Amino acid sequence: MEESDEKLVAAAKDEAQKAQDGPALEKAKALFLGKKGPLTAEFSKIRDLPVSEKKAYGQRMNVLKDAIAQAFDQRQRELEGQQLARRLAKEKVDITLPAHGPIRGSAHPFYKIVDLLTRFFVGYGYTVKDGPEVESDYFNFECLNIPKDHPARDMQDSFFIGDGLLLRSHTSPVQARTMQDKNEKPPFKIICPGKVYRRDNDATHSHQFGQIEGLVVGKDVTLANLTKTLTDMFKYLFGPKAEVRFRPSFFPFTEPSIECDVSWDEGNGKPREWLEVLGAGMVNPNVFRLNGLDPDQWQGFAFGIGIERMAMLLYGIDDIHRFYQDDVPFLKQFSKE
Ligand code: FA5
Repeated sequence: MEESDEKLVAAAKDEAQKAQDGPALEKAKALFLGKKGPLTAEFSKIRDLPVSEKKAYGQRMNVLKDAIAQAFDQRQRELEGQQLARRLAKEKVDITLPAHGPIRGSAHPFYKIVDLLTRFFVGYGYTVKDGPEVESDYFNFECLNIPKDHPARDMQDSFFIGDGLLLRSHTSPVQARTMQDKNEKPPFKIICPGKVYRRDNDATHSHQFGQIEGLVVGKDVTLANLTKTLTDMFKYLFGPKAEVRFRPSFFPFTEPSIECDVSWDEGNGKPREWLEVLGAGMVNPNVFRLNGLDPDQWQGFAFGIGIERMAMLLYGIDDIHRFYQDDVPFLKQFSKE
């Protein structure tokens, strides 16, 4: 390369190096390689040269042009590298920061009770049954010794949905369904946890609530078996401090009938008020007859436990509506148990 060319390349390298960003580099490049730059003037001299020199001069100019272009390309790569390094430094993610743990759900107090009581009864040899929530008048009332116009229908203000169907007002229809089931033969020992519906609404009554139905049918089942079973269940759930009270009651499908209240000492020595948690009794002989079993051969007891009421006592919940409000801080309290 001739000395003058080397000087031009050195000057181009100098200018390229001075540029600190893309636009400045483009500007400097235009000064050397643009139409008004020194290279265009040098190239134009080719016109006045004798033919024998044109080729060599053209080759020399191309080498010069490539060398200058290379100087600017190299600087452009340098600037791009610097820019990337700056971006990476700025956008650096600190992977050593502790991550947020997964948010854990918790079992709903309603299902905690279902789970606890299911374990208890399955441990005593009961099997778990299911029944429809949309039930017929026949199974909800008639098979349970509650014929049409019977005053006992007023005990449960029900949601009728036409065509002899209603939202079941208790889980007791599962008693009738079990007795009529062609695939089942007594003796029976079943429970059925599920939802039921009534026109009720106050702090201890909801329009939707849960019951666990129980039915035991055998040759010599007595009221003593019933009260022992229920007392064991309360002790299992509430511990030895629970106080249980049986009261005579009336249900058309049991005779005699009882209701059961629980009071639970919270530890300050002062028992809470009594809360009614279940209805129960000995299966009425009429119910056996209505469902195809001979009451001279079979005896049985049945019970219907209010699930929310049990949870209210066990966890100290003051209002039944809390079960249905999806209130996360309320529900989170049950996550550690
Ligand atoms: C019945 O529903 C009977 N089927 C129970 C039964 C079964 C008796 C088998 C005999 C033999 P009762 O209406 O009392 O009974 O309801 C039973 C339990 O459900 C009550 O003790 C209470 O704990 C709960 N309960 C009743 N109504 C409501 C309501 N609106 N909201 C929340 N819980 C309720």
